[in-house]
Amino acid sequence: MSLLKEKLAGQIPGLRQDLKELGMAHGDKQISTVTVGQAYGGMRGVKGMICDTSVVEPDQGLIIRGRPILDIKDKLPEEIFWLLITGELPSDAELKSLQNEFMAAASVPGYVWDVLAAMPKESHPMTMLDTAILVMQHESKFAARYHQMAKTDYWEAALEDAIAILGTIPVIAAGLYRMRYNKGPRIEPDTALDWAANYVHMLGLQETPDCYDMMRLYLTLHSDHEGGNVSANTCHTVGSALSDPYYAVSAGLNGLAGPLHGLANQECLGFVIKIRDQFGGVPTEEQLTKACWDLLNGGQVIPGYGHAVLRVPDPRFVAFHGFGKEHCADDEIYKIVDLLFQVAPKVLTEHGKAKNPWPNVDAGSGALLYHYGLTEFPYYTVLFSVSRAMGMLSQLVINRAIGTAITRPKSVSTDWIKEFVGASGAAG
Ligand code: HAX
Repeated sequence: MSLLKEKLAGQIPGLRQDLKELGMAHGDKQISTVTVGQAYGGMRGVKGMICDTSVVEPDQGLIIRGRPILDIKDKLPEEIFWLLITGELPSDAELKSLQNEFMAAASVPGYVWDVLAAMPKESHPMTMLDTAILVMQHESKFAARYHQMAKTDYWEAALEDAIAILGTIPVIAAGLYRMRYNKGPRIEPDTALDWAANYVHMLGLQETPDCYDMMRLYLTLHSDHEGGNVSANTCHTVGSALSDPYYAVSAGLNGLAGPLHGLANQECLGFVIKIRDQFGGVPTEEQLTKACWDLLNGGQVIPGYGHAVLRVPDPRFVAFHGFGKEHCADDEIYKIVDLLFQVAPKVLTEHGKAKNPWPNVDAGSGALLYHYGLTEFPYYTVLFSVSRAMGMLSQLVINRAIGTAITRPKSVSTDWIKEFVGASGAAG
C-alpha cells in the first residue's frame, strides 16, 4: 500500500466517527440563511457545503489546513497536495513516496495524443486539456470497480484515479503546449526532477533554478481555494453523482476556463500587453489610469482585480509580486503589472461598484510566466489547471471517504419569489 493510502486509511475511521457524532448531535442546527438577493446573486456567502482542505478568509486569503498560504509558499506542490488531503505536511519519506507515485503514473495512453492531434489546430489549450482528461476516463479505476466496491471503499479507487490524473496532467499539459504552439516533439519526463521542475523540463522552458522556483511557486499558490468557487463546486457536484474523478475534474476545469474565473490570467496579461503596445512600453500613471477608465466605461472588467470573497490584496498576488520584485524588477511587463497595482484599486474604488478593488491571484502570475519565456498567454489557464487539479482531487477523495450525499439544492421560480415576498410584505 502507498504511504498516502496508508495514512488516509488510518485517518478515515476517526473522521467518519467525528462526522457521525456531529450529525447526530447538531444535524438540525442552522448555519446560514438565504436572501432573495443571494438566490439571484450566485448564492454569494450562503453556507451550504463543506470543504476541509482550505478556507478563504475575506481579510486573510487562502489558508490551507490552518496554514496561511504565505507561510507555506516555498513548499513543493507535492507537499501541498499531501497537506490538502491529510491535513499534515509529509515527512521526507512520505514526500519521496508520493513523488514516486506521481512519476510512476506519468505515462499518457497513446489515444489521448491521437485525440488531441485530431482537434482543430487553433483549439483553445483549455479545450485540449479538458478533452484529454475526459477521454482518459477510459482508465478510471473508480468506474471499473464501481459495481464491485462497497461504499466505504470508494475513496480508495478515487485516490488511485487522483494519483493517475496528477501523474499525467503535467505530461499532457506540456505535450499539448508543444503540439499547439509548434514547439517540436514532446519531451519525455525526467524522473530525477520534482513535479514542477519536470513540468518546466517537459514544456521546454529554460531549466534554471529560478524558473523551477517560479513554477513551484505557481503550482503551490493555485492549488486550492476552498469549495464554493466555480471549478471546485462543479467538480464537487459532478463527483457527488459518483461520476468518477476524470469526469468530475474535466467538468471542474471547464468552469476554470471562464473569463471571470481561471481565464482571467489570460485576459489580464492580454490587457497588460495591449497597454505596452499602445504606449510603446511602460505608460505613465495618468495614461494607465485613463486606460482603466476606458475599460470600465466600455462596460468591461479590469481583469485580475476584484473577488467574490476576498477584501484585501490576495496573498497569492503578494507572493508573485514579491517573487517578481526579486527576480525580474526591470522587466517591462512586470513594471506595468506593478503600476497597475498602484492604479487599478484607486480607479475601482472611485468607480464604486466592485466590493473588492484589490488584485486577485491572476493579476500577478502572468508577468512571471512571460518573463520566463512562456509568452503564449492563452495557455496560462492550463498551468492554473495543473495546480488546481490537486485541490479538486483532494476534496473529491475526502468527499468519497465521508460519503458526501449527491448535491441537490432546491430551486424556486421567480413566480414563487414574487408570491413569497408579496405574502411576507402583506404579513409585515
Ligand atoms: N472590474 C470592473 N468591475 C468589477 C470588477 C472589476 N475588476 N470587479 C467587480 N466589478 C463589478 C461587478 O461586475 C459588479 O458589477 P454589476 O453590479 O454591474 O454586475 C459589481 O462590481 C459588484 O461585484 P462584486 O460583488 O464586487 O464582485 P462579484 O463577486 O460579483 O464578482 C469577480 C467577482 C471576480 C467575478 C469580479 O470581481 C470580476 O469580474 N473581476 C475581474 C475578473 C477576474 O479577475 N476574475 C478572476 C477572479 C479570481 C479567480 O477566480 N481566479 O480564478
